Amino acid sequence: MHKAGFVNIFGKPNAGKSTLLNAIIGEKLAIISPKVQTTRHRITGVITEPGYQIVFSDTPGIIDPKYKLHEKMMGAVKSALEDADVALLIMDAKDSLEENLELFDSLRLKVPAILILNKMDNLSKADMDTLLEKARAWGKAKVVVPISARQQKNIKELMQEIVALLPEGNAFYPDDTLTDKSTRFLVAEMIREKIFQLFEEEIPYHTTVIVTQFQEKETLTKITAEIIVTRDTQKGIILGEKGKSIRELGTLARQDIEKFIERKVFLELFVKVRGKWRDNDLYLKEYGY
Ligand code: GDP
Ligand code: K
Ligand code: MG
Repeated sequence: MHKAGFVNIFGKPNAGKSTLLNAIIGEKLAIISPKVQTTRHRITGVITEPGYQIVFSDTPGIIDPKYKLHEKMMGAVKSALEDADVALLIMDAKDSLEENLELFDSLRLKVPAILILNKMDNLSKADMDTLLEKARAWGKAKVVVPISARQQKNIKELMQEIVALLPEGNAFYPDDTLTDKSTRFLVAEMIREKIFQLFEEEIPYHTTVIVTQFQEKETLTKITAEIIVTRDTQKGIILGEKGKSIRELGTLARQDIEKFIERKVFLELFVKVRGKWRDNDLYLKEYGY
């Protein structure tokens, strides 16, 4: 019997959704940062094993929409709800269980769910046992699984539970498929991740990245990307004194991209100011939201 299905990951910002997706897929698909709302799109990762294929989706954290960008992000959460076969409900084990369960209740899930208590590395065994007991009492998840996505603990056990809940069916994608996202898109996300790591406060939230050129040359891949910000002052910060900051950004991003595409990369970055891109439908469309 062959199994196949769509498994979507839900949870509050910073619960560890992207880290879990990467732990499962084993490639740096979804960007990770300690800041909230790093993930703006749905990212799909495909895992194919003898006997089953799972198509995973990471979703942006569940939040109240403030900008048009936020509305689109919540649209991604809703569409993920509609096409899931199994839902992974993930929470930070240190976060309030009550609040998270309330949020998961509000999703009105119609598909089987696994409740994941992430970041078990932060809890003592005794505290984890107490939490597990309370979480199991909720009764709406088929199973409750403690994991550490970052330390890759209990991921195998989690996978077994997922496979057990998968419906029967044929594979959706060829068996060498890793993701439905283009390399260009993933490269833009890697650059965006570095912006989250290097810059403070509002900068990352006012920034988007588009790859404008992706050329395979004989010995290397030439990539040009535009970093879009909303104000001149932000452009100045990203460039840094004598271009120091953007050079650092470029180096860090290039190293990740080279690892991912397994080729030498020449990366060229430009910073452009586009006021209010986050509230402009045309821009949002152009930037792939
Ligand atoms: P998302 O917003 O739900 O996608 O969360 P991320 O995957 O971006 O992770 C948010 C933060 O939590 C990052 O700093 C991660 O390194 C951290 N994190 C994720 N999983 C774990 C874990 O198992 N243990 C610990 N200690 N930190 C984790
Ligand atoms: K995050
Ligand atoms: Mg994320």
